[in-house]
Amino acid sequence: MEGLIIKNISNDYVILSNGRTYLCKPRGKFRYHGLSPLVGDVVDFDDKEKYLLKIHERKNCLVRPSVSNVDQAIIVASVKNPDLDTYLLDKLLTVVSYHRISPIICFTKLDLLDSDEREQLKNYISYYQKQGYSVVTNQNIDKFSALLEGKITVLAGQSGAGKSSLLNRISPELNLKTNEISYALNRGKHTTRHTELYSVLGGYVVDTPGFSSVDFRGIEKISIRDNMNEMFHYLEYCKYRDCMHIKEDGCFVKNLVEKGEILKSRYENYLHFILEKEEEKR
Ligand SMILES: Nc1nc2c(ncn2[C@@H]2O[C@H](COP(=O)(O)OP(=O)(O)OP(=O)(O)O)[C@@H](O)[C@H]2O)c(=O)[nH]1
Ligand SMILES: [Mg+2]
Ligand SMILES: [Zn+2]
Repeated sequence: MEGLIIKNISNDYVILSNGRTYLCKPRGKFRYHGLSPLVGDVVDFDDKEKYLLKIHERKNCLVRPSVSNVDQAIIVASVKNPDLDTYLLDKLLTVVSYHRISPIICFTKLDLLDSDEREQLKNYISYYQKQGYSVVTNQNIDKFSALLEGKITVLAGQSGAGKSSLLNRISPELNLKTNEISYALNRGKHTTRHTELYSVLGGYVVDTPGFSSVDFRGIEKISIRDNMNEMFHYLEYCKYRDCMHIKEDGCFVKNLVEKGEILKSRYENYLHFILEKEEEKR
């Protein structure tokens, strides 16, 4: 039989197949081949003996959280309490894009902004949209059914950003635990503790702990450049075809940063990512 792994509890896997769930274990050969089944895997399994037999080829796979075949990521970013973290936002956007997962930015806690801050956020939103990113807020929940249908979606973003709250509003019957205290302490203590695919609005959503600490391991500097929309898009106007937009002359990107047409925070974050990469090598 064929099914989808929706949950993993130590060495047991919950498989959904034709509307029924089965609890299965991987066979010994999985370990032998160094293959570890992941939530999100499409698998063949023996429904009598309760064994996993085969993992179908993956479209992609993430390490933290351990999920495969992810179509898109909703990057949940609170604009206040905790304050907007553009560094994390840009990093998640870049890493997610690299893994061929379409990012969607979802800003939360707009209700906590005063009118000036709201105006500032509007500019911010239109900037990201202009660069080709999809942006929503948790105030227009009705938009989500069209976004989620038929896809595997992960929710990413720092603890306390409002990921579980968002899912609860989209699908109240999930009744996920949310927490005031974990983010008040802000020690990276996540309320959400295991990885599970939830069936929501005709798709699957992964509410996950730990997807705030992504890194660039295995991603080359060039790929960082090519997975930030502006850095990739304007490359063709730079003097050098291999321009990294750092110290090169005739760099169109740097020119746009000076003119204020590329957001300063975006460019600074980009430089930081490249620096992180260089430090990793030492
Ligand atoms: N004012 C306001 N509070 C919000 C909003 N969204 C979420 N919250 C609150 O923010 C707190 C944290 O929300 P959670 O949904 O638990 O955050 P999380 O991203 O799931 O956090 P972890 O599971 O720890 O990663 C809760 O007290 C929510 O009630 C919002 O739009 N406005
Ligand atoms: Mg949560
Ligand atoms: Zn350049």
